[in-house]
Amino acid sequence: MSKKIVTVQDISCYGQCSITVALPVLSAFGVETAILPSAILSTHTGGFTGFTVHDLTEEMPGIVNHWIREGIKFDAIYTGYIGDTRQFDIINDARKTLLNDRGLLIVDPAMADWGKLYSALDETIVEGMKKIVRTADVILPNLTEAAFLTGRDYIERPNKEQVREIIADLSAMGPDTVILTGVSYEENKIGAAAYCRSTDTYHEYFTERVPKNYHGTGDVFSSVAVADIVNGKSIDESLKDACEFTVKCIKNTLGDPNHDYGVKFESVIAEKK
Ligand code: PXL
Repeated sequence: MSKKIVTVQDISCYGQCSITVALPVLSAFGVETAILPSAILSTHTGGFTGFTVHDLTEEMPGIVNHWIREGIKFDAIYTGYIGDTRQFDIINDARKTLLNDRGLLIVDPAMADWGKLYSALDETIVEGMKKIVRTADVILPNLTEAAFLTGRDYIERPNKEQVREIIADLSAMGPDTVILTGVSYEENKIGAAAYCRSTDTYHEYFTERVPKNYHGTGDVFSSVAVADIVNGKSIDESLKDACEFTVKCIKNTLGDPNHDYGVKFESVIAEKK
């Protein structure tokens, strides 16, 4: 039977990130996805100025309570960008009420990149992310988010030993599976490294590095990895699928000079058929 999840993140109306990436990608991978939107913004906050933000915290408990009354349950809760700290308690409650017996809390602590916190966020969000990371089954931070979560200095290109240490610190916070993205030991390769405590296994996957940064690539990577994980694929398969899908999207965007705000994933989805 196909899996059903709920994703908790913002709706950035324009800009190809968060929910507007998660929904099409998860659907393409066969996962039914409900949304619990955390905020609605005119665009994402990376590279745009003057964006509008409407927080949806007040709306969220009513949505969850209706689902409880309807007896709706999910195989996973997948969280991303959170703009208000009160939402961490809502997620924590939803974890108890909305998940199936073996349901997973999967946290992409989407709050920072390239050494910096996203412009609309502050330390209170970092503290809240630390709290949900402790109760999560799977987390998918990039190197910057890992630095904020662990209190370690941000290193753009950590070596193998440093990557193992970062992952060990994240694992010690509580999650069973840590997937660290943006790992690169060679100039022309980039990928992800992961540790799963319950199986005591370490995993890595690398693909070609395209020398250009785009917003929204973390959301693409996480959405593919979440789909694979809930579909019961192994960590190795999940890393491979997520890395390969993401690099294809990046390559597909390279030719368009007016598309730095996100990656063009549509034709990559279409190719999957
Ligand atoms: O892609 C992560 C993300 C999600 N949501 C909002 C963002 C960003 C990154 O900048 O600004 C609102």
